[in-house]
Amino acid sequence: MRPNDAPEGLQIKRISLKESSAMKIAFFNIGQPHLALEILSAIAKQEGHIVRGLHAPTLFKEGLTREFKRLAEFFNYDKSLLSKQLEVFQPDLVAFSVVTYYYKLSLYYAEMCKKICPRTKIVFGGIHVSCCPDVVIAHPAVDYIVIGEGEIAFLEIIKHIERGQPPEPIVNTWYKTGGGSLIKGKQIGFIQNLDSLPHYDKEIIPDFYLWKHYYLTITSRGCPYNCSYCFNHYFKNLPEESSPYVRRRSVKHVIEELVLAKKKYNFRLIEFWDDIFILDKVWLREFLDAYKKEIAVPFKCYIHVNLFDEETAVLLKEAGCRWVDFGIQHINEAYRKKYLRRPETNAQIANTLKILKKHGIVSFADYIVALPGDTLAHNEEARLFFVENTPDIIEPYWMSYHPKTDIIQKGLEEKILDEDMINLIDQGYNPNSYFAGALGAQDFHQEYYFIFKVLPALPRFLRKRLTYDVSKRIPYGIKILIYIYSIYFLAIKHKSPRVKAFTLYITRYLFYVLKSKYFPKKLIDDCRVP
Ligand code: B12
Ligand code: SF4
Repeated sequence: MRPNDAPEGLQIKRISLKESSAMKIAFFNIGQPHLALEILSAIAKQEGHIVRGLHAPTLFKEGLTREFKRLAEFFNYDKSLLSKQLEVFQPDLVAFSVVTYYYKLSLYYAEMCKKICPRTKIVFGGIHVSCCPDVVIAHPAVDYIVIGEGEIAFLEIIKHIERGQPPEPIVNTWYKTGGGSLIKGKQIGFIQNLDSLPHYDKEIIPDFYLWKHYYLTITSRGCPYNCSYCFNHYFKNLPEESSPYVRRRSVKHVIEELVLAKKKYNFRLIEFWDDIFILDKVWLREFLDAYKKEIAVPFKCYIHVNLFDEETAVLLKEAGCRWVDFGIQHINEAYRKKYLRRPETNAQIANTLKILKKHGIVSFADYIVALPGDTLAHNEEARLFFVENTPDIIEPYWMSYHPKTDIIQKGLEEKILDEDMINLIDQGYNPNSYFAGALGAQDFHQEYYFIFKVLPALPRFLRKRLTYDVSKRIPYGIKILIYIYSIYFLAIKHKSPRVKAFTLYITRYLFYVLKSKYFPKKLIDDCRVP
């Protein structure tokens, strides 16, 4: 241990199955693949435990997609598959990685696990749990919660269950004892040596997710910025003592993972999920050099305009970077600084777009619609900016107040939120789905959401003409058609990896649903422990 309690890394003792009583652990994936579950599964396997990945149906259920009860029923396989997989596997422990959008759904499945396997222990970890531990541990279906990083805690929880649950604290963990009291462990520092962690176990993600088409990984942890709407400013302060937050795996460690994965999956594309992939130029140079030689497949990553320059563009392009994603979030500089704590200037944003265009790297610009205190004038300012400096794809997102983020204070000041609503948000209640507006949104926000989304798909001469007044006059049905056309037109034009991957994912997911209903035997048998 370092003096500040930040663990250097994970000391995994490889135990043979004979020495340990192997535990049966189920990882419950809800929504997109979770790297957290993949790494925890890798750790559990290294320790000799028996793991299985379960996948929850989410389409048309509450969460990210709109809720349509009848469709959700059709796409549901809780009874035909999931409950039977649980019955045959009888896990000792079930692990959930929880974002706020899927908290309620996670609870629903935790209850289902308890019903089918009453002796199983349930552990919840992830962003929502780290932000709202009191709310989550209060739920009767949840036995353990992990706050902050989970690798060390997860191993300790496994050992704790193996030892018959003596009432001792576990780092980064809260749990309930049989007597009804709550034991809270110390919040230790962040793992400093990320190379001590194993590579992601992609096998626990169901096979309808094709790693061949879209390999996902992350090379760093933490972000030096403190944007008010993002979880980072909260998460970085979780340890009880100061502990460096921004960390990176070595070039060797990442390349080793990619070489092995390329051999196994023969992937054609990678998306790096680092908050800011270009954070450290020295690392980036070394990494991209190795990447060009050993991996050489197109990739997408996240950048930050503060850190972007011509040299970075050249490095990325030469290594195969085809797409970058970055946040603009609001166009008014004063607003951006005061409300969002984003220090960059519009000149930097315009310059980033110019450099990307020059080097033929496709730009995805994220923009939050209906932020607190956002006005019609702000949106008009953004429209004019985008007419002059058009990203290849604009990704408007409806404002979503995530628990414990500082922007909640602005929501209170603008009277969009009150204490009751904040409590509901902490409970995972989302009045708006991902696609359906935001708290405090006004009519003009709908129009500008539409304008931003379709603007890059319009011919140059039409871009200027799609004003707020024009947008208001377009009938709703026509707007939907233009909207869908824009998404597919831009996806094809820029060979957008996400739309292709999403279309493939949905198609294979449909087959999985059909298989789960009519031919579930193999899927159930795969969960059996021989
Ligand atoms: C990659 C990414 C995505 C991917 C996929 C995410 C996914 N599978 O869920 C895509 C692009 C699809 C995506 C979509 C969305 N995302 Co996103 N995403 C991220 C990002 C950048 C990285 C996540 C990641 O893989 N981290 C690496 C893993 C290893 O870290 P981790 O998940 O934190 O896990 C560690 C601990 O939390 C803990 N832990 C986590 N789970 C568990 C479980 C157990 C059992 C244990 C013991 C421990 C444990 O241990 C892990 C290892 O130490 C994060 C920001 C970030 N830097 O984390 C945002 C983030 C998770 N996304 C966020 C949001 C809001 C979204 C969207 C709703 C879109 C949007 N409007 O922004 C959707 C919803 C995602 C979903 N699945 O439901 C928010 C979530 C906030 C919240 N309170 O829920 C985050 C935190 C960013 C932010 N705005 O603050 N996202
Ligand atoms: S730069 Fe991105 S990842 Fe970092 S704090 Fe801001 S929004 Fe979060």
